[in-house]
Amino acid sequence: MRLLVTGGAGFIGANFVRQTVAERPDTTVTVLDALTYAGNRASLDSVAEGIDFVHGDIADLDLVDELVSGVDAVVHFAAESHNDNSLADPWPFLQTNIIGTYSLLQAVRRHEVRYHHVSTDEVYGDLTPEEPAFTESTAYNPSSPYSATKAGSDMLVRAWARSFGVRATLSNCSNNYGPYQHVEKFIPRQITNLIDGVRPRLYGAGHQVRDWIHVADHNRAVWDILERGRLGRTYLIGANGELDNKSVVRLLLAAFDRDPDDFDHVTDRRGHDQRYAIDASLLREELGWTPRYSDFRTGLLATIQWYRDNESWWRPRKAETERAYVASGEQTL
Ligand code: NAD
Ligand code: TDX
Repeated sequence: MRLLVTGGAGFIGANFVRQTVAERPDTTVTVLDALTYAGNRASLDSVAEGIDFVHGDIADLDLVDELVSGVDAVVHFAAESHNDNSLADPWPFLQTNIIGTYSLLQAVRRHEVRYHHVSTDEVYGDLTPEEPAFTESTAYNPSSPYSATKAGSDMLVRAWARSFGVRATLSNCSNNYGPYQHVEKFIPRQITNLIDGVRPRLYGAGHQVRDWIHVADHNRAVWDILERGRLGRTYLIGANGELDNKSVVRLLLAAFDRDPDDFDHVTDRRGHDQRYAIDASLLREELGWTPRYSDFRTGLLATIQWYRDNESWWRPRKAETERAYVASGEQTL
């Protein structure tokens, strides 16, 4: 299969490309990535020989049309992905997440190419502690500019599938963790703070709940859906990994032999979603998918070790990321 992977220099996309090259020698991979602040070619260093890398923008209609004309399928990871950035400046989120997806949809429509759309559980908004987990029929109710633009992109895909017969599938996954995640995100930010002897920073009281899944399990589900998913369908991806943010910080502190209260409460996020939780029954029952990282703590310890072993990968981005948090007004409470 000839595959075009957008956003292949980002966190999940790079893990997907590495996994694909390692496990599927019959697949030819072309990566299209704009190398924004979030993209890192070094994440693909060890597979660079085995792939084609195109430095370009998914919103570039002519480039996308040319690349799509030469492949059998597109897996679309590229996005502006960080909620805090979307609160500081929403515009790049509209441009990449909405216009970029439109550009890909027009190309797969013209060339009749199979398309898989990678999205997030945040399109459903948030849950109270008592509510049941999200399912494929939960109503969309996004809270942030990031999740609103991802919701908009999902809607475009559904419309192109129904009105133009595009052979598309969608997946909405919960919070990923693992290697190659940018240090702006919660878990790598706290791990790299702890390596530097800095106290972890918890937004508000830290009672928000996220449903953690290892990136490798997410990507195996993407492959299952690409190969065996029903066209036009949405699949939710999650590994029953619900945990509140304070508990995650305490697991990290324990792993670094630090006191359980050795963290700071900082300014809360505006519109902060309270809880996400995924019911992945459809994926499990229809496609037989199960997570391999069923124990979050074990996956977290492996991730800590990865950041210890790969300081040269994250160090160049650490100081500027922390400066951006200060500039956004983050303060210790
Ligand atoms: P990321 O920010 O780490 O990577 C995004 C990649 O897209 C980067 O390499 C960046 O350079 C590239 N990119 C951005 N704008 C582009 C453009 N206009 N043209 C081409 N490339 C561009 O993001 P991630 O965490 O790997 O997320 C990947 C996808 O998975 C996103 O669609 C995101 O919404 C979705 N998702 C993420 C999570 C999560 O927990 N991280 C969970 C569910 C779904
Ligand atoms: O320093 C921090 N302290 C903190 O308490 C940071 C960066 C975050 N948080 C909190 C906010 C969230 O409740 O931790 C939780 C996780 O934060 P993020 O890593 O920013 O993730 P989230 O906003 O939940 O969104 C993530 O999962 C869904 C990804 O960034 C999205 O791309 C994906 O769609």
